[in-house]
Amino acid sequence: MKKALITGLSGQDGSYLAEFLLKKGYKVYGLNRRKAIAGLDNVNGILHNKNLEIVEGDLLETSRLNMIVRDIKPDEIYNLGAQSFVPYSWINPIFTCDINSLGVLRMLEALRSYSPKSKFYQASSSEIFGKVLETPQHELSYNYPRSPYACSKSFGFNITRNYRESYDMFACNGILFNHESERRGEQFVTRKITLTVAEIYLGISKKLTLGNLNAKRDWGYAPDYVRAMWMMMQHKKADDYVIATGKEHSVRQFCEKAFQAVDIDVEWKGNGINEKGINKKTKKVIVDVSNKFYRPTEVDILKGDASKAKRELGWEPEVSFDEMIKKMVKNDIKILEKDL
Ligand code: NAP
Ligand code: G4F
Repeated sequence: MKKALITGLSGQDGSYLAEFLLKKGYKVYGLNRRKAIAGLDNVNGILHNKNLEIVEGDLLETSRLNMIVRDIKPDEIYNLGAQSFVPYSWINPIFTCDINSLGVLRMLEALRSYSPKSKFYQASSSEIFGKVLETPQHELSYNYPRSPYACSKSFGFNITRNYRESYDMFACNGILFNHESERRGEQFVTRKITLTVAEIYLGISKKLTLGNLNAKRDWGYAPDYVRAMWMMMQHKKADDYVIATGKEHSVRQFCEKAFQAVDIDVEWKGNGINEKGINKKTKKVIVDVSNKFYRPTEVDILKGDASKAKRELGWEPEVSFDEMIKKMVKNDIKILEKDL
């Protein structure tokens, strides 16, 4: 039985990946850091699976990571654990880099010392392209990170490639563009939108307040993206791959689609901080903009070219942008209805 260690088990991707690997017959070890309240909701459905073992640990703690890798000697390690919220990286930049940069290095050193044959996957990010110099972005596009988070991920990307080249380790980077789902954290813009749309639909909220409506992202569906991680690890040689849909949409367009999922049409009036989204039927303001959600430096557009992953791994996304939004809104309505 193949053994996989996942860091970031409790997160969006970690939970989908654990389910995916369990279905493939793996023994899955999930790294989890202690919290006052469990916070394992995303893995509730698999917590009692005998092939899932929770391993207590933290990407900040070198000795514990060494011990875990030495004892388990996993066939595959998926390093998904991170401080993943970009705005928080300006509030706590050193903490962010400790987890997202040094955490990667700690894992790679643990592997090199105790299990050099383990395959290693690093959760790299399209944020490394930042202030993009070309569109769409591919594996060799210039790195121009625009936040402490993006800088930390750029280090993680480079150190993973460097260990592959220096020590001939199987270490690959998945340069994943934004991917969302029903399990997306509530602070990220997509889930914030779908959750508030569900609240407005149910009469719990009146308005959605956002930041930059013009920002464009290449949004895919998380379960499609964890499949890509696994495919990279099964490839004959370790390499770096962009995973993306190749289509970009603005935050404004995401909003429109989410409201359409509950039969509300939005019309836009005004610009920038004064822009409002108005319910065409009732004429009420249902979206407004606040400075509070703007960033010191913004990533205006991300759009990925995943042709290498398609060609070499045979990976393609399956769930469309529209389908994903409908799933998210529907699920948020279901969650909220339970408490009504
Ligand atoms: P997420 O939902 O925020 O999950 C992050 C996970 O990391 C959580 O399980 C969290 O555990 C864990 N973690 C945080 N600090 C840790 C520490 N010090 N030690 C161990 N674990 C720690 O993120 P996600 O969306 O699933 O993303 C997974 C990975 O892909 C992240 O590395 C992210 O940066 C990267 N990524 C995501 C996207 C995307 O669009 N989703 C795109 C590109 C790259 P707690 O429950 O304890 O907080
Ligand atoms: O949903 P976001 O917070 O995601 P962001 O910054 O693109 O980062 C996500 O994707 C990265 C991959 O490219 C990951 F590496 C990272 O871990 C994370 O998963 O923001 C998306 C866009 C931004 O341009 C932001 O300025 O939405 C804009 N936005 C507008 N209003 C907002 C809001 N973002 C948030 N979070 N909240 C708002 O109210």
